[in-house]
Order: sequence, then structure tokens, then C-alpha cells
Amino acid sequence: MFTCAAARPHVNVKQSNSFVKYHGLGNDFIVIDNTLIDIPVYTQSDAVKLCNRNFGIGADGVIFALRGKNGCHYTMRIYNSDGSEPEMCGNGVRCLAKFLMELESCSVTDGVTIQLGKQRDSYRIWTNAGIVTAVISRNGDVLVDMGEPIFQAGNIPTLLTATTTDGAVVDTEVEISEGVWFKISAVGMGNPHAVVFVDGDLDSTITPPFEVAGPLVENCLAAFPEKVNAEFVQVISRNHLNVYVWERGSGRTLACGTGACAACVAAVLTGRADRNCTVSLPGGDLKVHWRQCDNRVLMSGPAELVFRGTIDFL
Ligand code: ZDP
Repeated sequence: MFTCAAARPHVNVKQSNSFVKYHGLGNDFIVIDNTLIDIPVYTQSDAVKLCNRNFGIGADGVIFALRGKNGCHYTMRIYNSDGSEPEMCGNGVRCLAKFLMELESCSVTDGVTIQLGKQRDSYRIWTNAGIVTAVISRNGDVLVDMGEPIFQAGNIPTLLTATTTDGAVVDTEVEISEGVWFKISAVGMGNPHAVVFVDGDLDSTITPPFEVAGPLVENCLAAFPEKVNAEFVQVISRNHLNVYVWERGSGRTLACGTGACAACVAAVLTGRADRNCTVSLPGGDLKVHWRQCDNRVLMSGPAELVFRGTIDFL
């Protein structure tokens, strides 16, 4: 049966207090219809409260769907659960695309929601990292063109010294905290990523354990002045990676779209994998393809609506 996730408020988005929640492989987001004004209707400190899993709704981030600019259908802004604003968000783009399809197919007249019929299944979305495009496939999965990966140290940004002639930081030994060394490959997917390959099972091989290592890498400002998302990667085969993600501003998450892309790109760059990878994350699998012909990274995976509600506590 058809249900409209995003009952479009008439006058003032915030007044309606409505939200929906989506997740992409357990990476969960509160999504807000913010199409009536051009700044997010909630503040960064509101986002911290909304994302709190005990005192709020609970989510890894808040996504705002704003009017498009620069030739895009919509603009995406996102706040992490700590209130910081990242440039990009891969799982978030998939969730946003599904949200937009529902938003566009519904209209509310005198409180009655009517279905207008499907209008579009492909979106050009403006983000703080530029344009991404998302296509919703028949089975409901969303394919996102994430653009080209960034390797130039200064553009990621990382202060680590480039190890290749074209300015990339690949498999570099870094002392991220006293006595703790990791071999890091730095990749930009709009947002910054530090990829660490591990020789063995992720639960037993990451030293110190993931919950300690993750925040150490995230907050190593001497190497990553804007902090960083950390991926620990076990190579299962040339087409299959197993990844734990510690997200900047959100901590341990069940999945990360940009992180899956960064892991695949780093694995290809270091000769560990081929350009087509299944990336297994705690929340499930994403498909990543780093296309040779145009250097763009394509990611596909699910995005699911889980509930809609009204915010009553801010
Ligand atoms: O760069 C950051 O601060 C990330 N926490 C942004 C969110 C990334 C995300 N998990 C993804 O899927 O790319 C949403």
C-alpha cells in the first residue's frame, strides 16, 4: 500500500515539526523537508539533541532537503550527531533520494495527502562537496555517482607527506598517538578518509581495539586538521572488502557510503583489489565501482524508510 513519507507542510516546515527517518544499512538519518527556506530549520545544537538515542529520536545525522542550486534539483545539508557539518555523505544521499521521490509524489491539500504519481527517479543533488547524482533502481536500491576521488594531500585535507609523485598519501606509517602506529592511505570522497589495511579478522587484529583506535585516528589533528573518518579494512578477496568505520562526528556506525568508496579506492591504489568491490560493513553490503574510463566512483545499496513522526521536544 502506498504511504507518503513526507507529508509536505504548507506554511512553515519547522512549525509542522514533521520528520522522517531513513537508514542505509543501519547508518540512520533524520530527514527534514527544508524546501521552503534556504537555511536548515534546525541548528547544529538541535541536531545533537535530535540524534541522541536516549533523549531524542536517535540517528547518526540530520539531513536537510533544501531547494536546488547550481543547476541541481535539490541541495543536501547534513549535520553529524555531534552537530558538526560534513561536506558529503554517501549513505545520506541514497536516503535523501528515496525521500525526494516520496516528497515529489505527494501533495497535502487541507490535511489530506494525495498521490501525484511518480515524477522522477534520478536526482542531481548539490552538496558542500559539489554535485552528486542518485538514481533509484527498480528494486529500490540507489546508485550514486560520487564523483572523482581526491588524492592531493592539501585537498583532502591531510598534513601527511605525499608518498607518490602525484601527491598522494599511500600506506604511510603514522604515529597517531604515542606508541600507536598505523599505515594510512588518505582519500577524499568530498569528506576526508584515513584507510588502514589490517592483516586478519577485524575484531581480533586491530590494535589497539577498534573502539580505541577509531577515535585516535579521527582526532589526530596533526595529520588531519579537519579530523577524519577512519576505515579499518580486511581484504577478503580482490573483489570483497570487510570494513569497520569510525565516523568523524558520529563515532562507530554500521555503514558509511563515502567510507566504503574510500576503502575500495585505497585498495585499488595499493594493488590489493580490483575496481569492482563488494564492501561488507556491519550493517550489510554496498557495491562500489571505481570506473576506469572517467575516474568516477559509483556506489549502490539500499535506503529504507523506517518511520515518520513529529518533533515535540525542542
Ligand atoms: O565526514 C563526516 O564527518 C562523516 N561523518 C559524514 C557522514 C558520512 C556518511 N556516513 C556516509 O555514508 O558517507 C553519512
